[in-house]
Amino acid sequence: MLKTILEPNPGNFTGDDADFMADFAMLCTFGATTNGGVDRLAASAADGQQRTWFTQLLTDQGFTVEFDQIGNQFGTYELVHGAPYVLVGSHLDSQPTAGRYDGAYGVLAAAHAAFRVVAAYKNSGSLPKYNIAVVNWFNEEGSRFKPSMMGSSVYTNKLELDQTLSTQDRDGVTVAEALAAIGCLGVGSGPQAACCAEIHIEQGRSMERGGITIGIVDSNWAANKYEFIVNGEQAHTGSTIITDRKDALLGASMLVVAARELADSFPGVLHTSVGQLDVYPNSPVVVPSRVTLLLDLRSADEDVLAQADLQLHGHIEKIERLANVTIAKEASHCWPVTPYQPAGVELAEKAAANLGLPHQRVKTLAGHDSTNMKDIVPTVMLFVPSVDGISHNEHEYTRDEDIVSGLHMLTDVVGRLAEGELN
Ligand code: HGY
Ligand code: MN
Ligand code: MN
Repeated sequence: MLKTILEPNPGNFTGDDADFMADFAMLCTFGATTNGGVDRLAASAADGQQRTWFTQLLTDQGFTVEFDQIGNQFGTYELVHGAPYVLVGSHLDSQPTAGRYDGAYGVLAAAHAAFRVVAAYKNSGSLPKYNIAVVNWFNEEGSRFKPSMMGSSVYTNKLELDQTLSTQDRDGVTVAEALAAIGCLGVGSGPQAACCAEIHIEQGRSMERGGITIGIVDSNWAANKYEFIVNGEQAHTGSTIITDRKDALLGASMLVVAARELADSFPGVLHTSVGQLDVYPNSPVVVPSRVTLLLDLRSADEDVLAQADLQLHGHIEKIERLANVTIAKEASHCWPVTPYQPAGVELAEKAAANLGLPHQRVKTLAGHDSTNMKDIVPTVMLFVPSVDGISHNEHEYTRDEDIVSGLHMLTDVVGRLAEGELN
């Protein structure tokens, strides 16, 4: 049974923590749904509104705000002229009718952690090794525009800029047009990163079950994400005899079931899903001629993933014969199991112990912008618990005390990174 959602309550906190909670309560109003969630797809009007509000929040604290060539939003504070930056942040865009915490918590916690670290340096008169930049990565979710983690993929040179800017949504609007429409199509490639930190909700149950407040991510599950197109032939659903049919939706449905059967054949170590399915012409009395579907396979074990991938392609050949269709792979977005830098994990463990927060090393099953960033600079990835493991759902919830503890943790980590404790 999904829990009723508790509103963020600044009243339970004082001082800077109350300010953070009040800002979070405000952030939850952008793209708010009537069911307690948010709906703010990348470069939508709601995304534009929250970005405008976030710019104001940063500039009020003396940060300089810039948008790079792919719409990543940066708030920079230069304490040491010309020094590279600790990049700390996450993403504000959401899935449709989703939760308030995924990404957005990490962006706001990054801002408040940066405010506190900058204030500490200004009060002490000492100087850090690195400057601090808060980042709201563009289109981490990959819902309106594929692939996911788009903004950080361009920043880390994993995606080519022009091709990404010309990517279209279902209505034929390009990334460039959508960003320009909300005034966020910038220039340049953003501030130079020396190291990176991100905090995010776990989106799973393990931390809640273990009574863990801070997850310290030591590696990510691998993911193979595919866009398949199932091609058949339009026909009359009544008058066409069954043996004459080339039913693309039948073929797609068999593929959906095959994906779940694969997960069942590797219990607990393989996750699979088909999350998006477009039927053409999607008309009541027409046998569909084309179905586009997005299928993903994930595992912490590369061998399991490779076996599952092989079996999936075996199923595809069988389905083509059985349903008398053809299945083509249109696009793919894959990432391997890779570790976060051990020195960053140890630094985070020191910070958590210093704060007396129950902590544990965890793996991330979801992709994040830090999944990209750790491939170019030392990166620390942190989790806070998700109640009942619910995410990408309006009932996503993390307790106020946990998001505030996460902010304290992130502030400690950002301070250590700025000092050059990691690199
Ligand atoms: O996990 C995902 O695929 C998304 O990028 N968070
Ligand atoms: Mn996320
Ligand atoms: Mn997400």
